[in-house]
Amino acid sequence: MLLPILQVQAEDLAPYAIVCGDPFRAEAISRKLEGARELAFSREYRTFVGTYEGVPVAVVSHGVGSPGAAVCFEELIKGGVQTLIRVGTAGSYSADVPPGSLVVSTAAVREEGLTRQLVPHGFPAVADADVVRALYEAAGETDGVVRKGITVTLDAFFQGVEEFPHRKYKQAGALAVEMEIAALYVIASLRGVRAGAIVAVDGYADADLREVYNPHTDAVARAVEREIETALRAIVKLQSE
Ligand code: R1X
Repeated sequence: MLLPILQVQAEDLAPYAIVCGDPFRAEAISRKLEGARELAFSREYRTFVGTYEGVPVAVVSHGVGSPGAAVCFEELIKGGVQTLIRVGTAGSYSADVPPGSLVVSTAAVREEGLTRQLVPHGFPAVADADVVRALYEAAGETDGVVRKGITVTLDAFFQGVEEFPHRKYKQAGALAVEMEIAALYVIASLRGVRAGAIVAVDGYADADLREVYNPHTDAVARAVEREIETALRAIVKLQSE
């Protein structure tokens, strides 16, 4: 079966998928796989498959923002993917979670428009508990800060005349903000598959801490490298259970 937007044959996919925003990051992740091959590069969706320590894994880019990412998640699930792990970047709400930290998202605030069109208002966007545990354990085996907790998913990256809701979510205990996890978690619940996410902090979203946004630092590059290793090792842990 051809997945029409990803332009991938479902039979070529794997039960586990690592998803990330950037098509070039997908390629970088694929270089860590054995026997990696590129299946397609259609719009922002670039798909690779290979194996990691013997476990078949797909790596797919989903672009920026929930609606586009949702197309990717839905097609992967239609194609037979059973476990999706997002590796991404996020803005921190707190000096305790500085750039270069990793955050495992246990749940996401649905501050985006996409999931409103899929499920009622009160429906939670929650990670799979086994995926969270595997990610948190695997991240703990790497060097550096790792936290787990609630993240916020927004649609807007640049502010308009409306205030961003960061202050209230920080006060309520959220750790960081990004743009796709709520879509991933709601779609995974709807379709009956497992999902989790780990993000590398690439700056501060909190207005008091914010500096000029520059995600291209060595600290961020190291954190991205660390989250990729974490996601791959988490898949091996999940597969061995
Ligand atoms: O999720 C956010 C989005 O995909 C984080 O990084 C991107 C914007 O820079």
